[in-house]
Amino acid sequence: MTIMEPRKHGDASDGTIGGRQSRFEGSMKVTGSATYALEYPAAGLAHAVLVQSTIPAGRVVKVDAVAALAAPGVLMVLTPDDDLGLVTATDWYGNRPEGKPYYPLPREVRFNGQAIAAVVAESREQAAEAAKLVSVTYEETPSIASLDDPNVGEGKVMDNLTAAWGDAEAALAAAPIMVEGEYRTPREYHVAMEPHGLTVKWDGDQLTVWEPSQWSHGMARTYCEWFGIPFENVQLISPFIGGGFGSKGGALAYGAVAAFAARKLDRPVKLAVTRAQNFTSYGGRAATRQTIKLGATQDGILQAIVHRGASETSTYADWPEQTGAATPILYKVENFSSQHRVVPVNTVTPGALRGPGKNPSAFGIESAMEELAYKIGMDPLEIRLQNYADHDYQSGKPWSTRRLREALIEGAEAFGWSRRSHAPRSMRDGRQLVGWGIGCGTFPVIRAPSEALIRILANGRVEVVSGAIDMGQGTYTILAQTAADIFGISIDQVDVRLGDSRLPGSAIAGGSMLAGSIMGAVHKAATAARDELIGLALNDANSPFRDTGANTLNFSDGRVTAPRGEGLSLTLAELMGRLKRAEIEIRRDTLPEGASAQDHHQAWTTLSKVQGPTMGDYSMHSWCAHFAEVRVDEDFGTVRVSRIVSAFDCGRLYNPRLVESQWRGGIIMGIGQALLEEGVVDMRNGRTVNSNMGDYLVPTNSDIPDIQVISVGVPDYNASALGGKGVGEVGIVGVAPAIANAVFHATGKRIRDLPITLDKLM
Ligand code: MCN
Ligand code: MOS
Repeated sequence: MTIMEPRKHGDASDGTIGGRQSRFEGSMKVTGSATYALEYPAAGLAHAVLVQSTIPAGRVVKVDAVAALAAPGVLMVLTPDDDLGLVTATDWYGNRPEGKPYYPLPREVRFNGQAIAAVVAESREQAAEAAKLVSVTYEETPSIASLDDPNVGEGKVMDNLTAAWGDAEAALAAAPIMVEGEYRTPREYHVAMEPHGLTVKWDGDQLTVWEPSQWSHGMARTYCEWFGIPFENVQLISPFIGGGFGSKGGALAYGAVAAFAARKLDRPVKLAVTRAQNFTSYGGRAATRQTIKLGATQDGILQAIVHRGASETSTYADWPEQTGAATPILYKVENFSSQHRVVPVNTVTPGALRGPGKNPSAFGIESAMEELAYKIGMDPLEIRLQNYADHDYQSGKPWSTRRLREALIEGAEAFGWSRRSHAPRSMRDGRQLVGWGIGCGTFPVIRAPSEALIRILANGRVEVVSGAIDMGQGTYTILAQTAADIFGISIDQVDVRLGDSRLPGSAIAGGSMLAGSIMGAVHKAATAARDELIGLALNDANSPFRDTGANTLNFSDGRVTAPRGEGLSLTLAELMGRLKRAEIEIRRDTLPEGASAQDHHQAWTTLSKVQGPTMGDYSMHSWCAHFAEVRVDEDFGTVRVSRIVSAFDCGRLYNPRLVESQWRGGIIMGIGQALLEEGVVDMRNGRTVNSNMGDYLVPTNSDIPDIQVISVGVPDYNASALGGKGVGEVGIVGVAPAIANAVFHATGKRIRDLPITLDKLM
């Protein structure tokens, strides 16, 4: 099956690694020719609609489905009374409880909005109508609405998130200057343009799932384990995704429900999760609280950091939103102590949202650093340079590359930071108070193996094939560039197929790890394919290069030539023709030599082979410094971000145009986080009340100012085979504190509780 049509695009001169090629699939998305998961036609399609709980905690005592079953077009109602016969799948790391049943529609209710029943009908409208007729009797038990609930517990300390060195308490007590603050971030949601959902179909014991995914192989594994079928029997197809931002990494309960219904009815089933249901079908960013105490000398040299954080999790799983993730590595500090707790509340288990952990963590430490700067009358840029960390104090390892100093200096230069006057409320533009602030960000380099297949075809086209995902980051494009580069051909001669669990395995499109990983695999496979072609061209009896005496060949400008220019020059198609080859196909992966079949399967379907930033001789991270300008209306308290300049160290950039777009995207989400985004919980029943795009506000064009982005990175070959570091997430990290710091500079009011809404400023 071909998922993607070969396409024409752009200027071929951009088709090398480092070129500014536009997004390969961009025009397909905006013109509607890209097919999304809910658009796959399937004959005899039935439609499933979820029924969600309306209480936050308790038990489903009875589901009365008589009226729903009698409604027009209804084929089936699934409730907690039905044993779907599913088995619990492995977790992210490949651990699996032996034979434990899995109930996607559980009788126990653990949060408001949990799926407890599903109605399947001939049409979506019939299913939705019938869903309203399902009547549920509950036995309600006490619940905890959120971290703000007066009955909320202390939660539990996450030992693996506790860090300490030196003697932080003593150094803090001895420090001449101390600042202390409590910083809070609310629940935040992904609100991707494409909501969740899937189309699913069985052919005997073969399961096809069309579902937006950040990880085709990982999600396919979950389906195969739920249903007890071999991995090979599942095909998860996800060539185009309308945004994931961390929400589409795993298969979820509604997927199990739809697949079960499809098997039972022996018909394909489509299940569209409504926008409101999206807010509780999977978790957003957990609400966080953290206190930070900084001890320093009179001239602003940090002596100690004491950090205590907490994030909410569900009552049935621990998801830590690590408030101490950026705190230990941004600054030089000899005495440090950090602890993080997870606090169970009646919510769906939270999940990864762009820059998980680092993001709220940076809000804390980067706000606190400016509080310290103002306390001693020091410039916020100066204090950051003064406390620059020359190595990673937490791991004790040297940085692989850390151009954060350059980011601060070049960012400040481009922003015009030296023109700032220090005192709060000292800069204005008519009735508007003007403020400038800085926020640094960081995101770890996470490495994982990947696999790719390269085909050189007789017609001179080159195919790149992988199960990797492009949800908008640019995977199609950078892989086409890699192949074009290695074969010296125009990018128009390259076809890329992605997003299918039957294709070669790949790292997850998550943790900003995919580009570095899959580029390495494609580079390796394409180089091997080129070497094979060179070998044939120099040795094959049919080859015109055989008698040139050359020991290698050049590939450039669409032509294959002998190195000393013996006059022989063929296109790839001509060479393949002379060699009488229909195709050359090479598959390569970046697992260690001699890895077993089991290792391969684990590598693509779990995160067990993923390596963190300090697993090696170095500490490896991307870095950034954001400079924000805000204008605050003195009378109304309205805040507008009027300018942002951000400088980044993400190592080598494979495609600067796409990187800039990634950075801007992150910054825009950061502006939303600073000023708009907040999941509001009804304290009476734990419901997310603003579960729609009218009330859960994300930035629109009119909220977004001019954003200038600057790269200060240098290639880092410890971080990845081709020298790039992660790009996708670091951009959001540090934006909210830069804006909060600018708001303080403008108004003299320190907001430690996101979002910064006008009621907090009045
Ligand atoms: N890139 C590059 N040079 C590098 C690194 C990356 O040119 N050295 C560019 C490439 O275009 C690549 C992109 O940046 O496709 C992102 O690469 P990377 O940082 O490796 O991130 P991933 O491919 O793993 O993508 C996931 C990351 C995450 S974790 C979130 S969350 C996020 C993000 O990407 N969600 C996104 N960016 C997103 N962008 C869009 N449009 N939609 C989402 O849902
Ligand atoms: Mo990104 S939040 O790691 O998918």
